[in-house]
Amino acid sequence: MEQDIRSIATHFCLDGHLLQADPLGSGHINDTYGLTCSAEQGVRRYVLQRINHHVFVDPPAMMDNIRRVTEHIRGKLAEQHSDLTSRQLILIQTRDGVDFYRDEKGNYWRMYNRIENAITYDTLESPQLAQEAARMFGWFQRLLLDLPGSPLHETIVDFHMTPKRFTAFEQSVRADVCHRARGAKAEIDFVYAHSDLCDILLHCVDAGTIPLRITHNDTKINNVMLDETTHQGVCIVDLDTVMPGLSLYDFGDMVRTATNPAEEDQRDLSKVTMRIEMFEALVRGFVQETHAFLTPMEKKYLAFSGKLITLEQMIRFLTDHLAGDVYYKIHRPGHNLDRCRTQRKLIQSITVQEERMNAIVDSVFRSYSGQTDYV
Ligand code: GN1
Ligand code: MG
Repeated sequence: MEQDIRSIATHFCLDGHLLQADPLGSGHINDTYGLTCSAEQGVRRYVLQRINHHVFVDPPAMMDNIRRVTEHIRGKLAEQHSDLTSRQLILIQTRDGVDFYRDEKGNYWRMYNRIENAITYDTLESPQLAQEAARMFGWFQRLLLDLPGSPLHETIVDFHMTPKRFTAFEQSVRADVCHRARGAKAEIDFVYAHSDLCDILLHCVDAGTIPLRITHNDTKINNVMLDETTHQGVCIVDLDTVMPGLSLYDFGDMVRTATNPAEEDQRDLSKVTMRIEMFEALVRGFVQETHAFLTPMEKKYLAFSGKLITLEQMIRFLTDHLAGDVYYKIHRPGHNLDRCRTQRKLIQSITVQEERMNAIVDSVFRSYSGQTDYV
């Protein structure tokens, strides 16, 4: 493995001599390695990733999106003389001057600079961190409002099309290829009982009251990097699914991953809950950056989006469990069912607090009424 990584790395324009390569991160889809090099200026670190091309079926199109997005963000920050300009993702080119390397087995590899003195959290401990992380995802959407050129490629077709996720789920229940449906009856019934939620936002898109924007689409809270010392936001990572989408999906996935103090695969469900103070912090942070451009319908469904995305994620984990664990990496038998159960518990916790969540959203937006200071 180490040897393979070394030989792959030689195809990229690394600064210095490669000392070490270690697995990095907790992603469910791509394979990620942290590389350490010794260069004249000192240690240089990089992130090398093998793109899962069964999931991202057109890696060159995805890399084209990532190039445009990273360059646009760096350009805007440079214009503003922001300290963050030098702390953003940069694609490291191959020795042939392109953004990815294709090995003889047909795998696609890409490399980024490693963002130094910055950290990510899988779960969050304080509302301050939640507020800052949510502000960063709002910041990301705001910076991309004026991305020039044609629409970004859809790197995974119908990625957050919840009704299609529901149809795939129904098919997996019917096919029951691994005979697992009996053991997941409570979860299957729960999804059927909530199926009416699936198309609510898409009706608004059809009606023209919720626009397509450039969104991140995978706003797990560990995809924002915060400065190690100050805990100020530094940059957004994992840009594979940046494409046209709904602002609300980005907010919803933060609710799913930042309000819950437990890990996504926690088996002790008593630990899984939606912490209202964390929700409030997320609203404050996100709205700080987005209040000037969100539409009334986006505001109306902000709290709902957390429930919807958690349901969608529950459906996806359950579908994969029933299909035999073909999509998400698993590390133990029943892993996807465990993940599905935490999502169900979180939906239940959101449901009993929905009214308060909506009241919080209203009150945060009220504090901005009358202000149209920037976009
Ligand atoms: C996958 O691999 P990772 O952790 O970045 C998935 C997301 C899910 C997430 C659930 C391309 O993201 O959509 O929300 O797992 N990414 C893809 O943890 O399917
Ligand atoms: Mg991801």
